[in-house]
Amino acid sequence: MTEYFPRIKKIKYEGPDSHNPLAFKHYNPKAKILGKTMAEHLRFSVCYWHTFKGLGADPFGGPTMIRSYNRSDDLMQIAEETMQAAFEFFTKLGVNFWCFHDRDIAPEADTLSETNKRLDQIVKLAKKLQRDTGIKLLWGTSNMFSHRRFLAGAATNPSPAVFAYAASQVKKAMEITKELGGQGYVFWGGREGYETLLNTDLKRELDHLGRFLQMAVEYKQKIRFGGQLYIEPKPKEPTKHQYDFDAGGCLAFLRGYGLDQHLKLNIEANHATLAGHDFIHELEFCCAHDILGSVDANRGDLMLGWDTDQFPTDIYQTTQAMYTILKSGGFTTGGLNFDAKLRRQSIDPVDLFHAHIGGMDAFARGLKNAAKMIQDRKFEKFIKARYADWDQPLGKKIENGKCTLEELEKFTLKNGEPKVNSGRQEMLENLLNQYL
Ligand code: XLS
Ligand code: NI
Ligand code: NI
Repeated sequence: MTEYFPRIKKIKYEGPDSHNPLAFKHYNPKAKILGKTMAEHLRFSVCYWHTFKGLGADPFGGPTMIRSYNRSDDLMQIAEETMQAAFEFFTKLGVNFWCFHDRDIAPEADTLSETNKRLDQIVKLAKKLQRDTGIKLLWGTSNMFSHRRFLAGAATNPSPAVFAYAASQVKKAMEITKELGGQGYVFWGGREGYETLLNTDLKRELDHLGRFLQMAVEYKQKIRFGGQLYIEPKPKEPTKHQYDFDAGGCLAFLRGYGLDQHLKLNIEANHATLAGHDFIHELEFCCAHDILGSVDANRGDLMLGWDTDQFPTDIYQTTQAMYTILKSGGFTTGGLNFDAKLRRQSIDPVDLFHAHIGGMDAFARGLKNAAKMIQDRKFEKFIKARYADWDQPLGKKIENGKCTLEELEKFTLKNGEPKVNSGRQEMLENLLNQYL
């Protein structure tokens, strides 16, 4: 069998003192932390689009990365070789999951039925490779933003015929995700948003998006697809205003269309920062509402205002992210999917390994740090103490909904000026640094 990464052997855990760039220093898949292995906690996934279909192109220039699985004149042969290469990569890296868009794994043909036949052919191969390697599908999704028919969106397109095309695509993508035993299915808004309100009926577009997702839920139930549906917030890019702006906006939308019992959120670090939030804020918001599903693990560049999709390296971020994730009970169907791409100058296949090893080690360190924070309970105790008065009679009465404004006025007139306390932010920041 052809090897696509011939110079690379299986990546091993060598521990923090290793100087081997092609080894894990912190990610030890079998090591147990808080009752589960690191692999079970972190559920790492490689994304197909950036890792195998992204070749370094940017708005100013074409691809820079040359890959041995991308050479044929026959598009379907490229698709098959890429799939073989992908599973070789997943195995050598040692991840248990992968993710894809329909159009990543098989190229679109002239008609929908031809396109779907191509998908079936590749899915057969993917299924065999999954069986051979034990690697599983974290989630599938459909690309409803690259083809020119989607220039004005998919479910929010002014044309019902485009809406229908998108619906047909979701139907098929959900079927193949089920066929591959996918644990989830993602809806990222693609071009669901607008460039200008001068040509946009915002209310109608939102209603259409709501109906589109309701139909997806109905079809999921009909075919008995057992995976979790997710919606992935992003505030802008490609459109000026994306409807799935942030976690708060998504939750309000889901509730408005009766979808909140059916979808959870897939939070992407860089999308959070584009929305003006910390990654951790979005995670905490989701955990507070029990809608955290999965994570697209990457990072942005705070100097740049776009979705740079870099690999995560910042331990300060990964520690806090894992702390929130552990506090909320950890992943069930979701995981940490590296929705991240190499920089344009990182042209060698080995760079794909360096990038993923770094991301996995960054989250493994985050997990170890967060587990200590959970065990020590210092932050938990501080927060508990800060709100302790809410467990006293007055606080309890307010929380139970038994208090009126008149009673509170009476209390205030009797007790006078309330005592105020320090928030101790700097002390807590210092404490956090002790875990790094
Ligand atoms: C784009 C999104 C996309 C989704 C999958 O910014 O992150 O990659 O994760 O469609
Ligand atoms: Ni993403
Ligand atoms: Ni993104």
